[in-house]
Amino acid sequence: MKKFLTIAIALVLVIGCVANASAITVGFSQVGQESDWRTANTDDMCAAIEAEGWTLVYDDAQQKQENQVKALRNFITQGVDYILFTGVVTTGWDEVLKEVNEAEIPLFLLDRMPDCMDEIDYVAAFGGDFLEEGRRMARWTINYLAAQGRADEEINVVILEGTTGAAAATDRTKGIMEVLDKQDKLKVIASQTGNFTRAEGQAVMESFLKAHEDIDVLLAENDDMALGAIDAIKAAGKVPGKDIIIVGCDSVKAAFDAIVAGEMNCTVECNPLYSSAVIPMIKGLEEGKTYEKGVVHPEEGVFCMDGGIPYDEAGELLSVKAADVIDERKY
Ligand code: GZL
Repeated sequence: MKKFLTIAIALVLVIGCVANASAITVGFSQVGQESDWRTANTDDMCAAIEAEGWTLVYDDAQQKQENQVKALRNFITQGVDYILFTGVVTTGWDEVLKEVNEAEIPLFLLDRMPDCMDEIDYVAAFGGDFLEEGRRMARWTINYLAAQGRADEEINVVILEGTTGAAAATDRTKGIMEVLDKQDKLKVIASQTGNFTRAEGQAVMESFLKAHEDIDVLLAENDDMALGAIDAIKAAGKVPGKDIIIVGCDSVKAAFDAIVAGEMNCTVECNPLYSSAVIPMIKGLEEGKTYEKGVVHPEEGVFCMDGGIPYDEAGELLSVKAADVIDERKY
């Protein structure tokens, strides 16, 4: 009898734990499906949540802030246990994120941080260092031109900016200009948003090419816009990667393919695979752990055609040859 009772109690405890773990409901307010980066970010996080047996409530805002506000309010009404949130733009979140705090739902800030992050409660923040990614784009370009024997040449640069008002765009542009403003050979002759999409990147690059005969460098704030621009450059009868040096950001697989094909020169990494950091944090919170405020950044590198070009301020970190690592890339 005693043995039977012991087994029965053990079974109840195990079922209780399993039920408790699968009882976690995670609300994920995602920006949209604008780029390969976003798709990788979404797929990675959603698959990891479901692999834990947790319940996922996913919302795709189609890059509209009003849809994200609605989604966050729905999460509150549904009483989810955790909220994962990436704001499509930086501003306009104060009111709804305070409502999340008042509902006492633990909030994860991911990817693009809201400008009110110092005024709200959140359990953890994780995302790219966009300022440094922008600096790396510009530093790599200056060092690449020097390596090509073009250090003394007057260079015309065009910039495809990301979504207007998005931290990833604002800060990458800031990082790029911080580096370009320290030298006088590379001059920005045009800069415009391509909204992080391939189609809009192509359209804006077409307009740049119509307006400027002498573009030497394209800095695209994500790879999707760079890939769209490659199509525009070819249509204009120019050779991408040669007539115009093309530097992207994100390091998605399609960019590696373009670099190996010789049509793109460089991509600065922005890792979209957040689940390996976020899932353990949720488990930690379930066990009563707490995390420091402030954004945790993933490791990020730079990949290019031939490798060996410095991209940090000290000139010690060297870009990696894309062909050497393309087969191990996960997104
Ligand atoms: C960066 C992310 C940006 C990517 C784009 O963390 O916010 O949004 O660089 C994506 O590809 O659209």
